[in-house]
Amino acid sequence: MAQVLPARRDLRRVIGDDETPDREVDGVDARFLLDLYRSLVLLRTYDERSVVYHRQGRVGTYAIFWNHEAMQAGSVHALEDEDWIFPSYRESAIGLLRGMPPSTVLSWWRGHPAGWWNPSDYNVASICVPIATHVPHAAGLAWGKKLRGESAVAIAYFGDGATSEGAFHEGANFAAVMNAPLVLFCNNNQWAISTPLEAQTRAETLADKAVGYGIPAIRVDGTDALAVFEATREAVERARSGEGPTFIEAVSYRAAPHATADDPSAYIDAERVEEEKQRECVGRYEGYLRRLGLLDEETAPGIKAWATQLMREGIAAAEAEPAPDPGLLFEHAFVDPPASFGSDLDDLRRILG
Ligand SMILES: Cc1ncc(C[n+]2csc(CCOP(=O)(O)OP(=O)(O)O)c2C)c(N)n1
Ligand SMILES: [Mg+2]
Repeated sequence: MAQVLPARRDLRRVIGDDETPDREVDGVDARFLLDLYRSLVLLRTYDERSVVYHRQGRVGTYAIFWNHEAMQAGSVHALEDEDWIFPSYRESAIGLLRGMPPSTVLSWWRGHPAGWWNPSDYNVASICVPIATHVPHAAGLAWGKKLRGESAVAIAYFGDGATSEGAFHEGANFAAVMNAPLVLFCNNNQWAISTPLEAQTRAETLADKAVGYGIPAIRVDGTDALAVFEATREAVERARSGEGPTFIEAVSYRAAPHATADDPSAYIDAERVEEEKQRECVGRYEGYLRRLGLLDEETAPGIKAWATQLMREGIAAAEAEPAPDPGLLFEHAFVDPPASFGSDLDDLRRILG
C-alpha cells in the first residue's frame, strides 16, 4: 500500500530573530549572498517604482508584490539558466532576474505588445493571470524535458487561492504520476484578494494537499530568502535527479493591497499588516548580511542607486515605444478572418484618429 507522510508542519528558517540565532546555508559564499541581495533590491525597487508609476498614470492596474521578493529571488537563485519559470501575475517581474529589461515588464503592465516576450529567450513563460492555469503547462513542459532526456526542471509559482482551482490539482497529479521534474511553489500570503486562508481550505496546511498526490512538501518562511533558497535547491535537486515533483509552501502575510485597484481596509487587519511590515523580507536579509559584515555603508546605497537607475531607464524606454497598430487586435485570432474584420478595423482606426 502506498504510504504518505503528513507534510512537515514547522516552517524552515535560516535568518534568525530575537529568539533564534542565524544559521548558515551549506555551499553559499559571500559572492552568492551579495548577488541574492542585488536581486532582492532589484525586485523591491521594481515594485515600489511601479506603484508610483501607476499613481502617475504611467502603468495600468498593477499587482503589488512588496514582501514577496524573498520567495521570488530566493527560489530563482536555486535554479540553473536552463530551468523554466512559470510566473503568475504576482511574479510579473521575475524575468528581471534572468536579464529581462524592466521596460518589457513595464510594457506588459501598460498593455503594450512590447510587454510580451519569446519565452525561450529567457526560459520564462508568459505571465499567467488566470489562477493556476499555468500549473499543467509547467507540468507538461517538465515532463517533455524528461522525455527528451534533458536535465532542465520547471518551477510554477501560484498563490494559496490557486490551490482551490482544478488546474492546480490536475497539474500536481499529472506531475506526480509522470514523475515530472517540477517544483510547485505556493506563495501562501494568506489572502486571495479578500478571501482569507481560513475560508479557502479546511486543510491544516497547504503542504498537506501535496500528500494526496504522493508529492513531498516543504514548508518554509516565505520572508526568509535563504530558507526559500535552501528549500528550492533541495526540490530542484530531487527533480533533476529523477525523483519527481516537490511542493513548497512559502508562508508570508500579504502586507500590501492585492493590487492597485484594491482597498484592503475593507477586510484586512491593519495591525497585523503593520507587524508584517516590521519584519519585511528585504530588511531581514539586509540585517543578516550586516551581521556577517558583508554590507557596508556604501554597498547598500550603491545597489539601490543601480536599481533605481534601471527603473528610470525602463519606464523611459517603455514610454518611448510607438503606439501599437490596432490591426494587432484582429491578427492571429482566426485562420480565415470574418469578412466584417476589414470594416471593423477601419472603424477602429477612425475612432482612434
Ligand atoms: C480562473 C480565475 N478565477 C478568478 C480570477 C480572479 N482573481 C484574480 S487574483 C485572485 C486571487 C488569487 O489569490 P492567490 O491564489 O492566493 O494569489 P495571490 O494574488 O494572493 O498571490 C482571483 C480570484 C482569476 N484571475 N482567474
Ligand atoms: Mg494569496
